[in-house]
Amino acid sequence: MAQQVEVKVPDIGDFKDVEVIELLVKPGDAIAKDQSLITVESDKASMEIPSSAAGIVKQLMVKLGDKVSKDSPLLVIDSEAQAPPPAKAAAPAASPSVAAPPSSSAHRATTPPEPATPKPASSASSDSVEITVPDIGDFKDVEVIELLVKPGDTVAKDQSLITVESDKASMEIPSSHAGVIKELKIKIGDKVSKGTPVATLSGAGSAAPKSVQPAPASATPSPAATPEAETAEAPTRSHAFATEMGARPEPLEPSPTPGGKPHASPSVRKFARELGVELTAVRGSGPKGRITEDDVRSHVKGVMAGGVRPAAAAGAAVTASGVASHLPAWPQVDFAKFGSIKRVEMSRIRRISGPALTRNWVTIPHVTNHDDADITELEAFRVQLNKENEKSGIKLTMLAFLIKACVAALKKFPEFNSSIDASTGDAIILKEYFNIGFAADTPNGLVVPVVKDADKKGVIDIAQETGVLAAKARDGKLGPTDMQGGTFSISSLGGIGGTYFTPIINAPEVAILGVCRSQMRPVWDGKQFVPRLILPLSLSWDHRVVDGAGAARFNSYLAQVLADFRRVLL
Ligand code: CAO
Repeated sequence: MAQQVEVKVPDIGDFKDVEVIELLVKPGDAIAKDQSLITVESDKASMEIPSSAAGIVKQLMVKLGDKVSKDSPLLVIDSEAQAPPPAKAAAPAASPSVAAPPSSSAHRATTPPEPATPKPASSASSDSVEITVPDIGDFKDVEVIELLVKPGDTVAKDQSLITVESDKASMEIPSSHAGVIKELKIKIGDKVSKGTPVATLSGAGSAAPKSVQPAPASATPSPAATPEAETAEAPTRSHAFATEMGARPEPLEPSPTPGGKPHASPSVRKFARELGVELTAVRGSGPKGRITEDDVRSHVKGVMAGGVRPAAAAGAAVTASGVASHLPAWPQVDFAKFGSIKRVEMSRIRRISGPALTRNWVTIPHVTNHDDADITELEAFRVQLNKENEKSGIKLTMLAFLIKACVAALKKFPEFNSSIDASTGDAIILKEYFNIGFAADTPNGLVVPVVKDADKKGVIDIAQETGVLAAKARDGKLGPTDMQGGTFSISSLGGIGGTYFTPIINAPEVAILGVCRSQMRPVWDGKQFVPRLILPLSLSWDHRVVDGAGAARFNSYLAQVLADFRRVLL
């Protein structure tokens, strides 16, 4: 008979009121023993709470943002229901305190771990000790992922020496003695278990030195040299739990620095490392900017698509400025609570263009100037030409005239046909060719095919070419070369509507023209109001390259060209 069991938060030492930041299961899920159920986090520690039993989740008793402590109810499971076997060798993390007698790992979770027991180093002088990995529960062959000290460093008692990690938890291995590191006996990638030698310490047993060396800059900062650290007793219970569950032991943790360690659970760190992803380059979408497995996946997809640079010069600019690190967490809303919902996967184009648009919007200081062009004569000319060419099937579009007019304006204001030299950041590359991209709306999302050498083509050729490219775009048949080499872009919503908008610059270009629907408006000619066809123009430009006065001149000239197309010849 099915037995319903309430799973509670196990003994988590001195941690109280820790926040639930991730729900890893939902009602109806079949869970294995030791499968992680939730992630909780304090300001210093994050830990995944595993299940002590297999079964089907009947009811979740916590939600995101809840604060939990020991014995807080987590969920109800039907323990006799069919459940999968354990997916992986699970970490012997804290076990729920009900449903089964405490396992050995549960016992360990509530018992302070022994500090590393030193033994006289055989190859060392009499005041040397060999620091070995202490009892770390059922963890065996866990990987060394960080060396926090190096030979010659002076370390305090309880100062972390290395970080090891399994798929569920990471932990720092502290030194049981103060002294000077004589020799490190392990390297990154080594697998360690209880008793594995970590380092030989000289001067061990003496009082901790006054000055404690920080850890290498690239590693986790070592504990601050505080009197507390120097005189620290054996780890406390909370320290023990924090260590076992991947937390940074509170008494030894320096204040986090802005732009410091990325915020991610041990399993996400492991996943990122397997893919060779530097977590500092990944933007976290979880609570408090926490990086999720999906964030790592999206980052990789962005890099593969060329949308995100791995070491992220652009991203780094954002991080270095503190913008990203100070953004509030993305709101996590259970939309289904308010009504029925339907999840639709994003198209490939949208998944690729999204990160690129975000990069452009966040890293380019955009300004948009709006202006109006009187296209009464131009539209009459276009209509007349289309009538004349009706039989040939040639259709001249406003877009083709716009491309030609933009080339004229770009020739007059060459800084709009440029890019920042990405290698140095201190020069502008002026392009002497005129390749004009145009945004094309397709069922799968936005693409920007490019009309190459538009300065050398007539309006009819351009109209035909944009027609071909737009059809290819809609059919998903554009090749990479169709979208490369652009120097300036146009986004025309004229066929749809609107008045003005703020187009996003298509990096590495420095400007983009947005065009909306032309409207007949009354315009004062000095004596009377006359009906004129007015085309709204919106020019977004990169303020690192262009100034407002230049943009106003560009728009004004473009409007003049559109008002009197003979100016294209000048
Ligand atoms: N004002 C008034 N009418 C306009 C106009 C304007 N500025 N621009 C076009 N039109 C009219 C055309 O004359 C045409 O009318 P007829 O059929 O009566 O001749 C109709 O609108 C349709 O034109 P179109 O927009 O299909 O053709 P186009 O060559 O002007 O544009 C293309 C082609 C590819 C730019 C367009 O189809 C498109 O995809 N536009 C959307 C671009 C976009 O999504 N931008 C936003 C990017 S940011 O998310």
